[in-house]
This record gives sequence, structure tokens and C-alpha cells, in this order.
Amino acid sequence: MLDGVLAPAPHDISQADASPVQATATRSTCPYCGVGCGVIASPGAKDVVGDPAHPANFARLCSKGSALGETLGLDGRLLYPMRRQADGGLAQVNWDAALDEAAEGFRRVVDRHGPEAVAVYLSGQLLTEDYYVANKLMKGFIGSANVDTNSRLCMASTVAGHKRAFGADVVPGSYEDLDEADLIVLVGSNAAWCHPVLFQRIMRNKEERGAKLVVIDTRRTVTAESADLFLQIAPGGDQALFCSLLVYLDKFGALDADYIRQYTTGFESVLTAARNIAPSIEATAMSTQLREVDIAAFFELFARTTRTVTAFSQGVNQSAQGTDKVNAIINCHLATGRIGKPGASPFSLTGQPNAMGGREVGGLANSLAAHMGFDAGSVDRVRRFWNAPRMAKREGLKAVQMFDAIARGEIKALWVVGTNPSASLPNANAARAALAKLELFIVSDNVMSNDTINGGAHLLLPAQAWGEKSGTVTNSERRISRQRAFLPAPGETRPDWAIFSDVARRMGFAGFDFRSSADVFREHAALSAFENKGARAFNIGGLARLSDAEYDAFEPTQWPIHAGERIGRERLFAQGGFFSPDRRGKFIAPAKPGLATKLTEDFPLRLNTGRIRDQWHTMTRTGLSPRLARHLAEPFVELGASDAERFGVEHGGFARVATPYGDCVLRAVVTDRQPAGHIFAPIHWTDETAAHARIGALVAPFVDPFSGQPEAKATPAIVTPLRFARQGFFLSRKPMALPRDVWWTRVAVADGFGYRVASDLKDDDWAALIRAAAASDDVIELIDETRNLFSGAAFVDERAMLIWSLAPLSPSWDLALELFSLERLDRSERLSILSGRSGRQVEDDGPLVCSCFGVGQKKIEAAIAQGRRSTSDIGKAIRAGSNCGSCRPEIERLIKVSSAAGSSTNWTTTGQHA
Ligand SMILES: Nc1nc2c(c(=O)[nH]1)N[C@H]1C(S)=C(S)[C@@H](COP(=O)(O)OP(=O)(O)OC[C@H]3O[C@@H](n4cnc5c(=O)[nH]c(N)nc54)[C@H](O)[C@@H]3O)O[C@H]1N2
Ligand SMILES: Nc1nc2c(c(=O)[nH]1)N[C@H]1C(S)=C(S)[C@@H](COP(=O)(O)OP(=O)(O)OC[C@H]3O[C@@H](n4cnc5c(=O)[nH]c(N)nc54)[C@H](O)[C@@H]3O)O[C@H]1N2
Ligand code: SF4
Ligand SMILES: [Mo]
Repeated sequence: MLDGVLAPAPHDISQADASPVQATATRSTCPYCGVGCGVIASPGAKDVVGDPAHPANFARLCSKGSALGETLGLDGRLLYPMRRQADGGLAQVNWDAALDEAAEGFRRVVDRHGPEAVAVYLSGQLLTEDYYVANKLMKGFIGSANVDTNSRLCMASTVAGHKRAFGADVVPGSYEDLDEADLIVLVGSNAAWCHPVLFQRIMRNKEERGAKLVVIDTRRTVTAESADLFLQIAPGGDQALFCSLLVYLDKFGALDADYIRQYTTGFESVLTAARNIAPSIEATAMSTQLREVDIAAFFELFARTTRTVTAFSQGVNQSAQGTDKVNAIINCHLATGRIGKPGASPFSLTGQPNAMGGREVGGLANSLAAHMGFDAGSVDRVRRFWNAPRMAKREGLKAVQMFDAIARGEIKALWVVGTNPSASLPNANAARAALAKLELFIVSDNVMSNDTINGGAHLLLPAQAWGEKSGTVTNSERRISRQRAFLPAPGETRPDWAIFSDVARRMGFAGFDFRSSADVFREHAALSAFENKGARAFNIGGLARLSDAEYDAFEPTQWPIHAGERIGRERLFAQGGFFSPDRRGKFIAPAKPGLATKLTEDFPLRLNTGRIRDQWHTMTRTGLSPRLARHLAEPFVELGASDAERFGVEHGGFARVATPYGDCVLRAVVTDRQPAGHIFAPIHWTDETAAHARIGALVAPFVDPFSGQPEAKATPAIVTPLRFARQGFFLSRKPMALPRDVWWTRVAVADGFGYRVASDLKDDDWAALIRAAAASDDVIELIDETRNLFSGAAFVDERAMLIWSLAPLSPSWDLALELFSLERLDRSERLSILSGRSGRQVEDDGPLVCSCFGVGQKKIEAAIAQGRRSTSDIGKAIRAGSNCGSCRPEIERLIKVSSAAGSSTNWTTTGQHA
């Protein structure tokens, strides 16, 4: 394996990657978040359910996991290699030609400009095996460490914080700790929406064991609604809060002096630094904008609760001081010895399904491989293991720097795999413009069209998608699980690791003769143990000799798994054993807290960006599910009532959100969740799914000095109101090309395409647009000039092919959706399209809350009014919340609001007015 064979003939494409199609149910792992839930897919994937035996979820799935079956269609899939033509169009090419072009292109750029002129940009959604081969090719054979990943935007601050404190990138705890803790502190984490199955574990602990939940967030999320104590902190205030906590723990004798003495270094000087940052609770209240009583309540609870887990996510990582925030949290756990013990640990919640696997492989530009860095010893060790001709000897460029180097023309060839940087990088317009300068721009993806591909990719390589590909992923608790194929690979799609291997071989490199993902995994496992001798935390030497059959049957297992072992360890560091040279954990003094940007008169608001419950990132998969689309269908900006008034923005209207980098037009949602001066917008919509909602274009590109992670949650911004003469919708059997002066967003609907629109188009222009889209003579139409309404439908053989409705205020499309789903419409149904009323009972159920059973807010409110006061009672009565449970926090909120007899602000973004 290590010696490598001679490169095969240039036109040999490895055949070893045909995915097995299962006739029986297949156990696999969910492709979405870092919880890493086990799933079971029935033959043909008609059904995807939770795996009762998987220790991450014990059968539970959230709304996204439950809808997996709906997202497996081949619409929009990239099935063949494609090449950009002179006229800008794409044409199919065969694999031989595509691989030759990639290999020769990379070779040409390296020969002319050196290895630093090429780069690969990877993703936490790739499998460990994909990552391994890409990393080996770049860092051992091409000789450049310009390999980075979207994890830079996601977990990089945690990686850097772990390395500083523990000497290695290790999550010390296990999910069981969330069941066993007496206090769970969530910092910058909207777990109810982003790690729903873990959140349910936390809620069960709360119900059954009385654990307390503290949530620290800048916005009152659904997660915050469930907390015993919610600290609505000012952005960037986290370090001050945790420094202040350290000072408090010292002052009130809550430290574990033995642990500090035996296993750590640096406590005294860090305590001094913490006192400078947070001399008193009053000072902390100033710098965090929190009330002193709330701070004191949190500190008191923390001080007296030994079993405390502090779990953190993007509110911590995505900050220009993210690494310091991570260390400020870890300091408090080291100082109390609450680390790697049952129910007691700091706990980073990973974002993507395999962000951890990428970290283990070394897929970040500042690590070499298998938890080794660029010290001479490591470079030599990895060189010998790989038998590598040209080792990278220093760190490569991190994501944001990488795109800057592309813009400057220094990087000339780029290969993007499994990520959509034109949408997800900060200052995304600049990133997209940079791509246009590349001499060679390759994209490996599952889809034919996304904002990155449409930025001018020269060569598209079709990768196998979830359900087709096969390999391993690691979740937030260091648990390695198998993703297994249960669908045939469609078209000519291939695994990413096989594509990288073929390009490597065509570049003339030996050591890429992998026959299967198991082959790659064994080599990766062997490298982790190679001359390790306990020096490196990541050691899965026990898996280096798995047979193919054992790899196929591999059960979810936590690392480390040393040679001779098959079962790993659940927790680390309870008795020291850190991976720094002196084997001690390190206290790290954070810098004085501050944000990278200042507010100005022109940009007086802070723009926070993040996720919603039922969409995943740039929506390439969840965006295909009509069920998931019903939760929050449109891109929106959320703001508090005082800011809405100050800037003249109305709930349900539109707002232009602008920053120094770009602007978007979004539906305005006014709620009590946003404090004055702070607005929020989700990251999911792109140029594929909306006219003007690619939020990455608005985000400032300033990064953390240690991790290189951008501050994605606090860009200075301004909102201005926008009004359109008409808004409404189209339901069409075919995709529609809407003119530039129409604001639109595409919504997944069954058997067609839904568009929500708004515009000042003149009547004649609307009419022309409708005529073109209708493509039928069988049309019914209503034009009500007094009320300024416009509605109608076009039919072929009594089936509605196009339904539209336009009005000054956005009309509801519930009835139209129902009629659109019918094979034929009778006369009264036709007329009901125009009247908006029908004999059919279409209930106006309000905004959707429960995706699994399609239950809306009004029905839940009615059940509450009938005396059902718990989520389980409501589940029994109307099923809402009784399947995946992702909506339970929202149901609880409705119960709470109605008990308080207040009115609820709902999450609706539809802007549909009754
Ligand atoms: N539904 C859904 N789930 C997902 C994903 C998805 O796309 N959709 N993506 C997955 C991925 S890759 C990731 S990385 C995770 C992310 O999971 P989370 O980190 O939970 O999600 P975010 O919405 O990005 O941000 C978390 C919270 O940080 C808060 N915040 C912002 N600034 C600050 C601050 O200065 N201090 C504090 N304390 N809080 C702050 C925000 O208000 C927000 O509520 O979710 C994963 N799960
Ligand atoms: N403003 C702002 N920006 C952010 C964030 C934020 O909170 N705010 N969050 C950041 C975070 S945490 C993350 S993780 C990123 C996510 O951002 P991205 O990684 O850009 O988003 P995705 O939509 O997940 O892109 C995945 C792409 O890979 C393709 N794909 C999926 N599986 C495979 C596969 O197996 N092989 C190949 N070759 N392709 C595949 C999909 O079709 C899709 O085009 O966004 C970051 N950007
Ligand atoms: S919590 Fe949901 S998205 Fe995350 S892995 Fe589990 S089912 Fe998938
Ligand atoms: Mo992420």
C-alpha cells in the first residue's frame, strides 16, 4: 500500500467505485448536521427512518432527516462531466477527456508558476476518504498546502482553541454528557433548529432529571425560549462574560485547585488577564449589555453545578475573536476540572456531517495530515509514509486568503469540491469576481447549477451524492460512522476520492491505486498510528487492518482507537493527558473583547446571519422538498419593532438590506426576538432560489488572527423599506424565467415550480409574462380593477398548468396549491381559482409549524384553547410534534404565549395578509 504502484496507463479510469445497490434496508448516516444521526433507508429509498441502534440518535430524526426521502430525485443533478464552451454554454465530455484536462491543467500551472499557484477548496460534507486523497495529492505530491475547506467558515476557531488549550483538536466529551449534566450552557448555538436531535436530548434531561438550561445568544431564538435563563448578550461580549466567570469562580472558591496544579499551566497569569478584562460584574454588565442580576444568577448556577456542559457553536466561532472566545470558555472548565467527566465538559457542536473527519485528515491549510503540523519531523514522517516526491513544507492559504490570492492572480488553478463559495464566503461578490480570473476552474458537485458553477467553472465533474457514495464520517462526539450506498450511481457520477485518485495518477503519481473507500480508510487509519507513540490524539490504528467485510459492517465508534482495539474512548482529559509537549492543559489569556467593524451613520445596525430549521445551507437538497419549504418559504430579514419604526419598515413588507459590501431585498419580519440595533437574515437563499437574497454578499471579510475564520455575524448594515405595486405567486409546471425587475423566490412545490413574486411591473407587462408562461388557449382570468387584483389559470386537458394571483397585498396560495395538485379540475374548481373560495374545505391553518404532519399555527392554538397544555397532549390530539420533534420548541412557545394570554409574533415570512 505504501510503496505505490507505477502510474497506470493514462486512460485507465478506476472501475472500483461502482456503488452496490441494496435489495434490503441499508444503515447509513444523515448527510446534514454534525449530530450524525443513524438512518435506515428502505430498498429504493422510499423511506428513510432513524436507526434505533445508532448512539447519536436512537431512532430519532429531525425534520430535515425525516424529509430525506423527498430530496433524492435526480432533478438538477450533474450526471456527466461537462466542459464550458467558447459561447459560455456547457457541453458533455467523456471522463477520459475531463480527467486529462484536469490533470494536464494542474500540471501546466504547477510547471509554469509553481505549486503555490494551484489550490483545492473542500467541504465538511465530503467523506473522510475523499478528504484523504485530496489532501495527499496536494500536500505530498503537488507540494502545496493550498488545501482548505468550508470548515474554515465553520469550525476553525474551535480547532485553534482546542489546539491551544489541549495541544490537539479534541472534543473531550460525549453526547451522553448532555443526558447526564445538571447544567447545560449553550453559547452562540441555536440547537433547537441546528442540532435538533441533541436539543431533544437536552430537553429530555431537563424534563426527567431537572437539568437547567442557560442560553447565551444575541437573539431570542427558539432555543432561548426553552431556557431557564436567557442571556441576550451583545455581539462579541462572550469573552468578557467568561473572563468574568473565571474571576467569580476564583473569588468564591469554586475552583478545582488540584486539577489546576496537577494537569494545567498558566492559570495565575490568565486569571490576572481575566481580571483586567472583567474587573467586576458591573463592568461585565457594561461590556455585555446584560443585567447584573442575570450575570450573577448564571455565575452562581455555574459555580455550584459540578456537572456542567458548555456547548458552543457559530455565535462563538464566527467571530474575529472566535479562538479567544473558545479559550475563554475552556478556561472555566479547566479551572473547575470539569472536563472529560460524565456530564461535565466543554463541547463544540460541529456543523457539518464530516467537519470532524476533515479535521482528522488534515484538510485545513494549516495542518499537514492526521493531526500533524508542518514541523520538520512531521513533514519527514508523512513524506516517508506516503513515499511522497514533493512535500508541502509550510502552511497554505486559508479560505478567505485563498480567494484574495485568486483575486490577485497568484492562484491560477482552483478545484472546488462540495461547497458553494460564491454564496457562502464573506464578501461573496468579490469571491465570485475572483473566480472569473482563474486560468483553470474545476468544480466537482452533485448539481448542474449553483452560484459557484455559474460563476464560470470551466470543467464540471459529477460526484456521487448521499445515498450513492460510500465511506465514513465523524460526528461532534468523535464518533466515526459509515455512510453506505443504497442507490445506484446515476449517469456517470463517481466518488470524489476516485476522481482525485484518477487525476493524481494521470499526473504521474504513484500511491493512488485505491480500489475502494475501504482501501483509502485503511491507509488513513495507518497514517494516524504511524510513529505516533502517544504523541497525537488522533489515532485510529486499531482500524488500519479492517477487512473489506469489517469495514462494510463497521459500527459507529468513537476515537481514539489504538492498535489492537476496536472500541474507542468516550472521554478524554479527566486525568490530564493533554497533547502539548508538557502534557498539560493550557489556560489562554483572551484579548480585550471587540468586534472587527464599527457602526457608522450610514450603517448603524448589526447584521447577524444564520440558519433556519428546515433548510440546509444553499438549499441544493432541502430546497427540493415541498414539505420543508412550508416552514419558512421566503428569504427574510428580521428586526425589532423599534428599528422597524425607525427605518419605516413594515411587518410583511419588503426591505433592502445594505452593507459596505453588497445588498439584498428581503421580506421584512418584525418580531420581539431582535434587540434594537440588531437584525438577522438567514444564509440559505442564493441566486438559484431568489432574485436578490444571497446574504454572503453582505458579510464583512474580517477574520480571526489565529483561525482565519471570518466574523459572519456582526456586519454593519442599514435597512430601507421597499414597496411594490403588486405581489403574489405563480404555480407552474415548468421553470419560469422572470424578468430582472421582478423580485422572486422559488419555492419547492409538488409537480411543478412555485414562485413568490413582487414587482412594479405594468399591467401589460404582467399580461405578456403570463401569456408567455401559459402556453395554452384554455385560460380563465379575473381582472378586478377596483381592487387591483389579477388572477387566473391556464389548462391543458383540464389540468392546471399555470396558476397566478397578483394583488397589492400578498394573496394566500393554499387553495391554489391544493388545486394545482389535482389531475383535473371541474367547473366549480376552476371558478374557485378566480374567487379564491371553494366548496373544498381548504383550511387556513396559519404558518406551518409541524412539517411532518403539516400542522399550522392556528390548529395548534385551537388545541391549546381546548385545554391542551403540553406538547405531548397536543401531539396526541392533533399529531403535531409527535414525529421528529423539531417543532416542539415552537409548540412550547405557543403554549407559553397563550398561557400568558399575550399575542404571539409568529415566524411567518409569507407576508400573507388575511
Ligand atoms: N437547520 C439547519 N441546521 C444546521 C445547518 C443548516 O444549514 N440548517 N447547518 C449546520 C452547520 S454547517 C452549522 S455550522 C451549524 C450551526 O449551528 P448554530 O451555530 O447553532 O447556528 P447559527 O444560526 O449559525 O448561529 C448560532 C447562533 O449564534 C448567535 N450569535 C451571533 N452572534 C453571537 C455572539 O456574538 N455571541 C453569542 N453568544 N451568540 C451569537 C446567533 O444569533 C445564532 O442564534 O448548524 C448545522 N445545522
Ligand atoms: N454569512 C454567513 N456565511 C456563512 C455561514 C453563516 O453562518 N453566515 N456559515 C458558514 C458555514 S458554518 C458553512 S458550513 C458554510 C456552508 O456553505 P457551503 O458549503 O457553501 O454550502 P452548501 O450548500 O452545503 O454547499 C455544498 C455544495 O456541495 C455539493 N455537494 C454535496 N455533497 C457533495 C459530495 O458528496 N460531493 C461533491 N463533490 N459535492 C457535494 C452540493 O450540491 C452543494 O453545491 O457556509 C458558511 N457561510
Ligand atoms: S439532527 Fe437532523 S440534520 Fe442533524 S444529523 Fe440528525 S436528522 Fe440529520
Ligand atoms: Mo458549518
